[in-house]
Amino acid sequence: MLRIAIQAKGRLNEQSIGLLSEAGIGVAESKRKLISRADGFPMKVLYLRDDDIPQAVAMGVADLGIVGLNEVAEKNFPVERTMDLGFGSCRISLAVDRTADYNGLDYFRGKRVATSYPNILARFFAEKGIDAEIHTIKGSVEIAPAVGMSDAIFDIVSSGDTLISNGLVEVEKVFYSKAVLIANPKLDEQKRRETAQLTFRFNSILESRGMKYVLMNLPQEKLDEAITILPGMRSPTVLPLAQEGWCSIHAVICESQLWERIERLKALGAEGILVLTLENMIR
Ligand code: PRT
Ligand code: ZN
Repeated sequence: MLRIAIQAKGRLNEQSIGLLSEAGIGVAESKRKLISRADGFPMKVLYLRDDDIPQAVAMGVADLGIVGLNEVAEKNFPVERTMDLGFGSCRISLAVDRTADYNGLDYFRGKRVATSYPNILARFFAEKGIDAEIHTIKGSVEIAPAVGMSDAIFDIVSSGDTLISNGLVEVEKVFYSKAVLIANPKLDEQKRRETAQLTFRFNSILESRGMKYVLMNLPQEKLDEAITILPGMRSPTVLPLAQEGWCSIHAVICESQLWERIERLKALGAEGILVLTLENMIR
């Protein structure tokens, strides 16, 4: 039976459980448990600290894991990156004191940089030929410059508010991260099949995000023109209406194009337009 590791508590916990639940997989909310059996899929769920997930997957303690790409890159254990999961976006950036006279990467030569991501930073500095002192600290990296522990920091940034409230300014965006599904590279046939079932469900969920199901009535004579406006998985579905000369047309439209398409369809004479949220899109 597949074992998947998710973060026990923290920023990725809720969305990991949410994604599994959308995929029809019920997961116990109990945060005190280390492992529990999922409902609706032959799978066990392990609740771990995010830092431990890459190693657990590499060692085969878990077959799969949901974790930030930042942790995967930092730990560098041999795991397969199976798919991106569409949440947990952030970046790891270099930041300096707001008043510093920053003049490009050379600024960091001989400087002390505090971080919880020493490996990613060391690789970046090596690539750029910068010789700096990397100080590894766990937690509250953003206060290191203020207490005189470092001249700069390399830390996770999302909105940027934490940097601002600590008098820091982001000067180099080094690494872009998001939540990913990782897998042990030596899964047997059976577990590979189960993983494929799981990623099929995840992909259907991700693809349906931002998509709307639209239906409307349209004069039959405008159908050909309407079809050029409406994309579909193949083409739009067209059904006859009881009223002669009219049809009902159904299609899936990407949210970003929704209003522009609807305006064009209205101009063609479309009426009774309904826009519905799409739960799943199975190709
Ligand atoms: O206990 P455990 O070790 O499991 O959790 P943790 O405390 O190490 O991690 P957690 O829960 O904070 O984050 C888990 C993962 O979420 C990270 O590894 C990233 O992949 C992802 N993620 C996304 C973030 C953020 N956004 C984020 N903003 N992780 C941390 N932050 C922190 C950051 O460290 C900084 O303190 O938020 C602050 C910056 O946020 P802004 O919005 O002020 O810029
Ligand atoms: Zn952690």
